[in-house]
Amino acid sequence: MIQTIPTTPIEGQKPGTSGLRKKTAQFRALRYLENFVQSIWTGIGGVAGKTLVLGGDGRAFNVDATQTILKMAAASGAAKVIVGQNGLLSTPAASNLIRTRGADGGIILSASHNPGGDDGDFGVKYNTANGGPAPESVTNAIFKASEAVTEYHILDSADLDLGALGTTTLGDMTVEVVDPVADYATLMEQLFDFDAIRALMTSGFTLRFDAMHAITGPYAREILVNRLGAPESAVMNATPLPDFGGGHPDPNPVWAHELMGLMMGDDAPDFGAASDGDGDRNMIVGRGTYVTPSDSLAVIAANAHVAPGYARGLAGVARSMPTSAALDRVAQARDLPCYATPTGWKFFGNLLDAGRATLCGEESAGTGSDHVREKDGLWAVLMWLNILAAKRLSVAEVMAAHWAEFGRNYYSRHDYEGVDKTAAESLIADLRAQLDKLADLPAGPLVVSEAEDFSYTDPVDGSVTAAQGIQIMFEGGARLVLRLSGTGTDGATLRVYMENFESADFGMDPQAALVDVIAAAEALAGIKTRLGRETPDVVT
Ligand code: VG1
Ligand code: CO
Repeated sequence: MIQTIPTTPIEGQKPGTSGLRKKTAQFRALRYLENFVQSIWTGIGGVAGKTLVLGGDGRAFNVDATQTILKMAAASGAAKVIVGQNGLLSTPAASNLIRTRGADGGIILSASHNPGGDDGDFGVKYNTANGGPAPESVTNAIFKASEAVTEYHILDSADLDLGALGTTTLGDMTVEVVDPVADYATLMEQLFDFDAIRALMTSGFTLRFDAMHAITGPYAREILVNRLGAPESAVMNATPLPDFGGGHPDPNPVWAHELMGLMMGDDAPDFGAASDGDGDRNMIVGRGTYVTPSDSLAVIAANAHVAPGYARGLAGVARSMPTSAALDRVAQARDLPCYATPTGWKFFGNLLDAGRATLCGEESAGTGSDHVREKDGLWAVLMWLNILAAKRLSVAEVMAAHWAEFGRNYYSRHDYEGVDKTAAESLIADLRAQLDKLADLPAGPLVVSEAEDFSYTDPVDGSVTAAQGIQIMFEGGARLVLRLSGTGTDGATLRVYMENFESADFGMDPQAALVDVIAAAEALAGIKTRLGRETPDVVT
């Protein structure tokens, strides 16, 4: 029986950089999830007759939310929902399923790199028929619907058994429970030279993949161990847990410190990698060598042709604006179109759909291609393994060769997390108000040459997205970007991105190489005084 439950709008159901993220407790609160899901149905013009993909990263509330969404989809007339077994799907696997099954869209349950569990975060994201995150026109429509919702519809029925693979029905709706890994693993086999990687594995090459107790455990086991012949011990923290084992599933040197310690130690394997909560981020580390995400993107752009799926070459490349210009150097040398977009994968969708870009990446450890419409953690790991298998060089040697050819963009991001929201917003607002005057203001040891509040005009559909971060260029070529995070749930997070190009000296510590830009950021923005913080919480 379909129940119609009266409700009233709940404030703040506005999707951010990547879906709606709130505390798990808030999502569990009365009508919170239901209001938002009903608003998704309204925002996409109704779900009646449609086919959706549904799954999440296994964090707390994943299964309960899956059951609720299934019943709400059935009540509003959806034709079919394809759901990952036990409610699980990594973000790139969900994107792939939407595409291969010709679904109308999908819902991904994840707060990605944010901690999970009863005291952590939960999230809901809607993806469109191309498999990618909904564009702002859709997320704005969903938000608008959330401000006007007066009732929701839900089927009054027992929970489905999400452990049993196969097709069943819920009311008049078909539900197909699928293996979350199988289709994705097959796609990876089509893109990469598994024979070459298997040969690398048997040559004495050692690797360690840290799934951080998040969604990639089962995927890494199937692909790296079962299909590529790595030993079982190559995948660490492989069992997904509702609270990620109490960890912070963000693959950077700070949060993936267990793996980093191993990779910098005496017994380091040749190659290390990690992924995040929902499996769309990656960290790449060689023995004693951390590869920044911006450099990784550039290395992949320069070498992707060694992988069978990219042997035809690249149509173009794209990066988010704060990501370093290391990619641009490769694009210039190889005569490839190169785009700079606002932060967030949704802005790559049109470029990928239009065939203008084949590879995309973000400094926040997201790399991907036109094989799906999300960034893809294991894809990046396999791309690196394919490159290493083809070149038979160490990660350090690959980096040295890359810098020798293209130069090095020293790069770092400083995050100030959980700071006072008003203070952070006024810091950005004051910079915005002074954009014309920045060139005359003291910038420590540097001189400002240009400053802008980044605005993006999508070359495919002409849509304009403004106020995407303060970008400041200095004489001599250094660059500074300041913006506020759109994925946090506590106060505000200020992200400060810095880069400087170097054509000859490739062996410096990035923090030392960027000391002038760091000083300029402080002089222009007054971060320490305004936020009351002496040092950043995360340095990448
Ligand atoms: C962050 C990153 C951004 C990424 C987004 C989602 O956004 O900076 O590059 O696309 O997270 O990643 P923000 O607004 O906090 O800077 V995921 O893996 O958390 O879905
Ligand atoms: Co993620």
